[in-house]
Amino acid sequence: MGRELRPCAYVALCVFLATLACCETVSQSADFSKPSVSNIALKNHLLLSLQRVRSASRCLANCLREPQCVAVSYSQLTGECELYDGSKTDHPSDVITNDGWSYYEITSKTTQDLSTDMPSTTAPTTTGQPTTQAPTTETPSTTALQTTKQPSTTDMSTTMQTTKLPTTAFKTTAQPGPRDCWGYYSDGFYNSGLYTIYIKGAAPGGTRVYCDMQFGGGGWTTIQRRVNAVDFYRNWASYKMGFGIIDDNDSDFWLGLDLIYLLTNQDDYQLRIPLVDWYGDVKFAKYSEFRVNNEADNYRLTVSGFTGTGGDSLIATHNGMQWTTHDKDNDNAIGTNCAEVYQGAWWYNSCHTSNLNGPRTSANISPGRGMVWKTWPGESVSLMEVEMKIKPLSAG
Ligand SMILES: [Ca+2]
Repeated sequence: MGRELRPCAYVALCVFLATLACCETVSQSADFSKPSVSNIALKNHLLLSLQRVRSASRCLANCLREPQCVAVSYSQLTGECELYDGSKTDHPSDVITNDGWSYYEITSKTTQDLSTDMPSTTAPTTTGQPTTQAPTTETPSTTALQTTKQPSTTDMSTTMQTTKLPTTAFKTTAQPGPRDCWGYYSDGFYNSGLYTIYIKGAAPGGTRVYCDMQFGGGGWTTIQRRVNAVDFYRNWASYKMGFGIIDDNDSDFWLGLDLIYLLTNQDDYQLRIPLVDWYGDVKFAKYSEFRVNNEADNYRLTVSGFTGTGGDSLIATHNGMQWTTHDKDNDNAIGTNCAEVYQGAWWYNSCHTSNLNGPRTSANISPGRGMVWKTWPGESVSLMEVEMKIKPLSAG
């Protein structure tokens, strides 16, 4: 029941343990003066193995964050990144042939205090938790990477300022960390939980979000969750700024329309909606295009490209509609506020085929007056659980 919605019951404990161990402001720089060597790797010195790393520079960035790392091998083809605590220079007998891999060696590595205005890192803890602390909020919250260790950072770019890398494009960027959950997933974080993302145009300190790294290919930034009894009959200001608690996998929240607007305009995003009825049956709806405009346009919705098992209850009725709350009527129902009638807030037309912010109830409802997805389980049934989550369309 609710399998897609409740994958980790111990997230809060994980976050607590991780938070205990992550408050230093030390960062590192390095000199990669050895050019890459093709088609080799090292045996006997594997410190950490990461999957789905997007580039050699990302692989090297992870090495910078690991105090013991002195060399890496990276496969452009598979995205695998191996960090080593020994080098080819010191251990020539441990070199093995590995077609398609490029080997890089660090010849000098220094540590310096770069101040507190960026995410920082420490050595791995005894709990095995990821150890990076973003400036104000959270760290990745669960364990179990494919190898024995976790990456120890969430920031892959800001510490690269002094790095010299002759063989790859290794550029400095002002982006302090991943802009969404897909960014973390791409950097090797495969566990659902709390992460701090840096949305383009949002507060520079980052935004705490819940990342679903397990279902639908992982890398989903959750913008809405309803699994409990939090009241979603809220006003315009609440939906603009967000409400609820983003602290684990059993809390209800709305991320906020201002952030959803910024998120969905920094790239082309897709939307995934898992739907769970009161029998525990699960279906989903997915859209290849999901974009919300700004407040000046009343957060107008653009949605298209349905696939899924739950049917489309969004495009025909709600694409192009503006947001309506009980205190701000932007819907097409003359003389009626749809939010008021259906006790929710949505991109109402006149009025709806979906009402995912409506009342969550197991009782029989009048048509439309619940947490409704009309095509499944139907307009006279309220769902038990629902989420809305997004990731870049290019992520697949
Ligand atoms: Ca109206």
